[in-house]
Amino acid sequence: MDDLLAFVSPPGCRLGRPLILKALTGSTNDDARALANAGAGHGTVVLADAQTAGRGRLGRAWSSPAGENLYLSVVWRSGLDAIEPPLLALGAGLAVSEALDGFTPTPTAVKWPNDVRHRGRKLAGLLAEAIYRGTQPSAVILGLGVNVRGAVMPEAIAEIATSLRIVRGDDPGRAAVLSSLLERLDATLGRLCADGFGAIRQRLIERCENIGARVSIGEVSGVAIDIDPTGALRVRDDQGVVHAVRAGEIR
Ligand code: BT5
Repeated sequence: MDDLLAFVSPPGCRLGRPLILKALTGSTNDDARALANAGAGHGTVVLADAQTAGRGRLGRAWSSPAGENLYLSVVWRSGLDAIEPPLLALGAGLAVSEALDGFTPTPTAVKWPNDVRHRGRKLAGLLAEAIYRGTQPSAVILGLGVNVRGAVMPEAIAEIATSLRIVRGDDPGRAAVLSSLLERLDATLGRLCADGFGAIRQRLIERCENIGARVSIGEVSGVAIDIDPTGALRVRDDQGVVHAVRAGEIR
């Protein structure tokens, strides 16, 4: 992991100060949560070269081999009195997609709510977990897995996943990708917290591959028409009824 040892957060970026680098851990989200519970400040980042228990949503596993990808978790504390955790997660997906566009030959897209894909294959996933003090969130842990250097994806996900190395034909370098991710997360989520979801909503809609396409999510099937001001995916079913879907997974 020599490529990551010398990493320094870009000038002016509030994320990655401090940045704790681990050769091996269970899950960076668990590490970041423990640090946040012990008082770690906004922008603290835990980065691992490999995870033994990397996880996605609903207890699913996140493939986390050593030396290939980025596995990181950001402690986000700013603006949580104004912005709800699900909107922060939507904004983070947008930021990651925008950052990764700097490394792909054609643009990436967001699959609602926050997968980042390239030509229908998953390039990055996000696991946002809020820590509450009473009813108020005191921090959101933004856990991010980005496939960077793998030339071949593990067999179990070979059909659905891809990496920057595969889509560009060469390795862009983990440090360069990390730098861009932290800068874009800082800028986009900073804007979201300062000016509200309306300030980034159109950018997200333009990047969301599901808008205008048929989707099935939970009990609802129809055409996704937009993302409403609360972050819900609006779906028009075959009877013309519009549903605002707040959570779930598009099949
Ligand atoms: C996610 O879950 O997409 C969120 C993944 C977040 C991972 C990061 S790594 C750093 C931090 N620490 C953690 O422990 N987690 C976060 P979900 O939408 O549930 O997607 C999981 C599904 O994606 C799996 O069931 C597989 O089908 C697929 N998958 C697993 N590993 C993958 C990979 N490396 N690349 C692409 N797809 C993968």
